[in-house]
Amino acid sequence: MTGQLSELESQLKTLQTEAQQAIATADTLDALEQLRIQYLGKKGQLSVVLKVMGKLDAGDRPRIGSLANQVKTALQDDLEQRRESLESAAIEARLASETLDVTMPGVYTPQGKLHPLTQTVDRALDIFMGLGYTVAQGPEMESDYYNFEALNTPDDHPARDMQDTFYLPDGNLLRTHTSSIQIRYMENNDPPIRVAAPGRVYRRDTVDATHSAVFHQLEILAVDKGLTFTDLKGTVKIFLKEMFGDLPIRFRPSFFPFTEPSAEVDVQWRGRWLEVLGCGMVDPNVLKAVGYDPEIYTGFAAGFGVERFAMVLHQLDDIRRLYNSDLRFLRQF
Ligand code: 2U9
Repeated sequence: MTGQLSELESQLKTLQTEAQQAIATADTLDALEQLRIQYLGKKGQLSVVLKVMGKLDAGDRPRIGSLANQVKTALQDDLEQRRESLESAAIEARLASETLDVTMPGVYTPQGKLHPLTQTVDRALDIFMGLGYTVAQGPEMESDYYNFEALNTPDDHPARDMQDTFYLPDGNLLRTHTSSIQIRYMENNDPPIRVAAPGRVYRRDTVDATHSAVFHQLEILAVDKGLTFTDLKGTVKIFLKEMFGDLPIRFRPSFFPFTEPSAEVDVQWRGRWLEVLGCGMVDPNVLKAVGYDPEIYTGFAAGFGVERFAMVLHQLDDIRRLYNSDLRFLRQF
């Protein structure tokens, strides 16, 4: 064995020992890749050592070649093993840091709901929209004309009394019904019309279990050629059936300044008759006021108090429950 040969052999062995120590302590995949390049890369330490091989005697080359291959294979194996263990350690660490405790209590997100009055109005509007009605709205502050005069309510009518109506200092008033919406609608639309008018209304009532100074109404109005009381009855019957179910109903003659003839409608529930709405054929004077010709067109109208409907639907004993914002009450709807 020549001196050169044994020198090379010991260089290769030292290289292997050094490399294996470095690989065993490499603590990142990047560091490991650097070691691979450093020892096994094209210009790595192993090739540097092997470059000298050319100078060896031809007979000695296979011995060194085989040793070099052993070193290379050993280092490749070590690199592969270390890579696997670093990768699985990384996965373990990630799993540990991202563990979800599925037994932890959730974060409470309170869920809001629509107020029972809103639910009642929405339900009624759905029914009328299904019958072809358009929804219209209007101002809560009204003039005497739109609230009373156009609705055939004469100057000396008790509804105009200071006792019943909130008058504003400028001579306007807070609307006492939503009918002013339909007057405005008719001023801006030619017949035939079908309109549903929901809204807040004001009356100078003393507050008690069944009265409130602010409450909600929903009125409908249809004007067309040839509409009769039968059309009104049919509409009211369908509406009440959808709203309350198939309860017995009755029409009683009544009076309103803006309808003639007029009726009030009751539904029978648990043996008692409950008044639920008023209605009638639109008075010709009302049609005239908006420029509709009552010789050509007839109309019918109906109106109900939303609070009263909600109270009948949900068997409430006191209207004030609807305004208290008591969550123990509201959560039940
Ligand atoms: C126009 C013409 C006629 C609407 C009508 C009633 C009968 C009625 C009350 C029910 C309980 C009001 O909330 S309540 O106090 N309403 O009885 N409303 S006919 O008639 C109209 C509306 C508009 C242009």
